[in-house]
Amino acid sequence: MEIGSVDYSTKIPNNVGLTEDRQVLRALESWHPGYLSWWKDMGPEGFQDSLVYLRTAVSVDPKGWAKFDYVKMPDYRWGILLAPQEEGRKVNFGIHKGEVAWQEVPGEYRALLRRLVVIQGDTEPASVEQQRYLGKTAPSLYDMRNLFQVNVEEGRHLWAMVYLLHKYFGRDGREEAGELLRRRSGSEDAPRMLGAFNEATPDWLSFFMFTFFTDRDGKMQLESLAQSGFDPLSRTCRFMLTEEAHHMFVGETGIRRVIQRTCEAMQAAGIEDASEIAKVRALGVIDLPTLQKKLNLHYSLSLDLFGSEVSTNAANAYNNGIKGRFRETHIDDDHQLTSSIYPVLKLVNGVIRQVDEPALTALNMRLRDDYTSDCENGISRWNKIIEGFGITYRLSLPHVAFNRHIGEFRDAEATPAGDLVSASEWQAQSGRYLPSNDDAAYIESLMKPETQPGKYANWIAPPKVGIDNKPGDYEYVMIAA
Ligand code: BYC
Ligand code: FE
Ligand code: FE
Repeated sequence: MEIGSVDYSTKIPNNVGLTEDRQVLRALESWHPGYLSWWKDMGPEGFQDSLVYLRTAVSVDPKGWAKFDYVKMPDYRWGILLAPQEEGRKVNFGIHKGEVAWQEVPGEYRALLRRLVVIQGDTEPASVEQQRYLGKTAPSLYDMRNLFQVNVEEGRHLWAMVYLLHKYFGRDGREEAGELLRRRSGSEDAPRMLGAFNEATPDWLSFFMFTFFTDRDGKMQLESLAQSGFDPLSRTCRFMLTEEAHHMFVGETGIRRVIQRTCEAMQAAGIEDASEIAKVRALGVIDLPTLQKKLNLHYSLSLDLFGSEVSTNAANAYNNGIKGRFRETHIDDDHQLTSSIYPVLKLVNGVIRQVDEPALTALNMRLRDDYTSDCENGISRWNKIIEGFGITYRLSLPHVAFNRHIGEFRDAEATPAGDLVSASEWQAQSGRYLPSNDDAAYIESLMKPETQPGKYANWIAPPKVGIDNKPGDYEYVMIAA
């Protein structure tokens, strides 16, 4: 088979030669029915029979990997696609730096690798579960289609991790693959593994913030795993990243369109002061301070996904060549970090201080910093729109100590400006920083479906261009009666 071409001769499209790999093929085929029943139970509710204009990954050729067509979601071809193997690829960091990259799991790192693959795998179905009711309140067919596109691709990302578990981790890999279908976002007895994936995604503002902030954690983590000395993991993550770009596009442009619409409505009504919340809401659009509160929530939840600032898990994963830094091979240093330091923000005697830590144990902090600067870029693009309307309000990222549940600041309360406050002060003020019940009720009141092709809910502007260059009134989802 030609490199990069996809094998459709089995149930599972793939470029990993599954037909010749009977054992793994059988394991995946026996996992498949459970996956489908999970998808029907926990996937987008109410649209399983609708035809959705989706892209399907059909190859890994950067110039033409996707094909667009109408598909019923349960018939989507979830495939296993790895970026092409790089000739002579090496382990590029840690104590094994310079060795030939591993095609099999090194025995001594088996548990560590399996844990990372399982955590990565767990987040993918979790996000589908979190988003399962949103189709019913989509502000347009365009947005509905984007939601479903993200959902099927997160489903494919689960397949990607399950393939690694079946192929490289034997019996316990198969058990873990089963567990990935058993846990449920928000469940009391079997929750998803990481905090943010057990939170609700109650409305479309949250969905856009989630795809901007939480899928971006996905990008950072996948970039780090794409550096792995374990070559199959690296290749899997590299291909996942091409899909991930669209998820963040959905979030960034979604919020951009909300901002655009709000500013247009404010301008038309002659409102210049963004803090006139009641007046802005009377126009049926989302006021900018509420947008800021949603941003505060989703950014702080996503920061928790980076783990503790100082982490021996992270040091071990790096030392052992399993998980690298963001753009590892572009960094100019020894790639071993035996004597370097990295500044970490910590709570020292009740004060937030920058403290130098060994760079090896500070790797979660470093990745989080890279994440923050990636977020900043998006926020400044949002602010340009507000500025373009002559409105003085600006969105900004809250301080990293704000609303944290993992790491250095988990036991402290801090304002978005980074001022530490007592628990009672926090109680009294938190409604100013995080969405209140009132805010939630207002947003909910706007969540009315718009299912006419080419029509958009009042609170969001239409996109500049259609998906796959389709015209403005394209019927992206043919809703089954
Ligand atoms: N919630 O040394 P520590 C995505 C646990 S998103 C609950 O601080 P470490 C996607 C930790 O497990 C990307 N528990 O942390 C996005 C450990 O427990 P054990 C997902 C947490 O290990 C949108 C203990 O605390 N991929 O793809 O250095 C839609 C101490 O650990 C949390 C990955 O995350 C938490 N937030 O770092 C769809 C990549 N944080 O083992 C998809 C793989 C920490 O002592 N994961 N704990 O019981 C990793 O690289 C690391 O495990 C973490 C944590 C970055 C998550
Ligand atoms: Fe994903
Ligand atoms: Fe994603």
